[in-house]
Amino acid sequence: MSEELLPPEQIQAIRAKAISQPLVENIYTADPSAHVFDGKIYIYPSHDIEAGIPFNDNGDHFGMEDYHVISMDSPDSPAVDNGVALHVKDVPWAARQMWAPDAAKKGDLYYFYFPAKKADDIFQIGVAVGDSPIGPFVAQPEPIKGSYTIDPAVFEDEDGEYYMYFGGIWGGQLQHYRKNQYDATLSEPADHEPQLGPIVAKMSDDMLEFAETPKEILILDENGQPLLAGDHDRRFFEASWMHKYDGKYYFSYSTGNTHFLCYAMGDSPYGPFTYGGRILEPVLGWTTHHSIAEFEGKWYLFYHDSSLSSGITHLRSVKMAEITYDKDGKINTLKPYRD
Ligand code: FUB
Repeated sequence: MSEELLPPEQIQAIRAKAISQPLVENIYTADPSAHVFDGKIYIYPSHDIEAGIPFNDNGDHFGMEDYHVISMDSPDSPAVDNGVALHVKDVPWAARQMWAPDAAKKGDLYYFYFPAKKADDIFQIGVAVGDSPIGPFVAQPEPIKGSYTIDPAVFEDEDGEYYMYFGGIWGGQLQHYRKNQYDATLSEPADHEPQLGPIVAKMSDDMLEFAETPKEILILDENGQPLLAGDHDRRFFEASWMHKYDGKYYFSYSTGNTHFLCYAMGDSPYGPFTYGGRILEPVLGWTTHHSIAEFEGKWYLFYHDSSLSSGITHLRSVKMAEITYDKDGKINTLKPYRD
């Protein structure tokens, strides 16, 4: 695989047809996890930089070092970059690659969750705590016990329980795990076998640990059968997110190498979930990653593309667009660029 950049005229045309523009342009941002805390929108993104590492399937070119929090008073207000909230040098266990984060509020405290590679090149997930939604956050000395791979998304259910969803194949290393155990010799299942599902664990009361052994989530097709590893247009790749709409749980995710954002619906935070369709068609840039949040009765998709950097896959920009549901609760698919 190589990174092919588009000619400038094509980039201009894509920018002109985009359904939304980057929320901030002073830095590159990606993987937005959006929440409404105290009536305001807070977006917890990756902070993309040019780390000078060549493009590869492991995502080593995503060499991020810190996090900034973006805030907005409302969907129509300017987005504010609140500066550095956490830096890799302040995380005792982390060596590099500060990938897609998320945050949760419980009581008066804010918990910032992030994946990073340790010195041994294995991803784990850490937590840092602060008393403001924009940080700064103070990292716990060790990663969360029993955590692995990438892309934590923390969901607060209506009963006050919190769940972390995580995992990602290829660069995210999920293919090296079965039943929460690491084995470097393991790889993705064969095409005709069930896919590797995302992982979920309930959080402890203090939000710093898992309260239970992480479980694999089942995503089923229309016949009630698990999605297969070879079903690249629908199978889970990375970028877990959970939201609840009209009493149903919506687990959404990226299909990675086919570049779709998809969702599956269920009746429990643990699943099983039944594949529901696409939320967003492919964006400019290899990765696609998102979150979904409600603000004053409207629902918004937060996503990213690489149009600001003229198509450089690891220099992305966070955007937002409204999403709608049909009468059966299906999400109407968005196209990121008008025809
Ligand atoms: O930003 C680095 C990685 O790219 C994220 O962890 C993935 O979800 C993908 O967006």
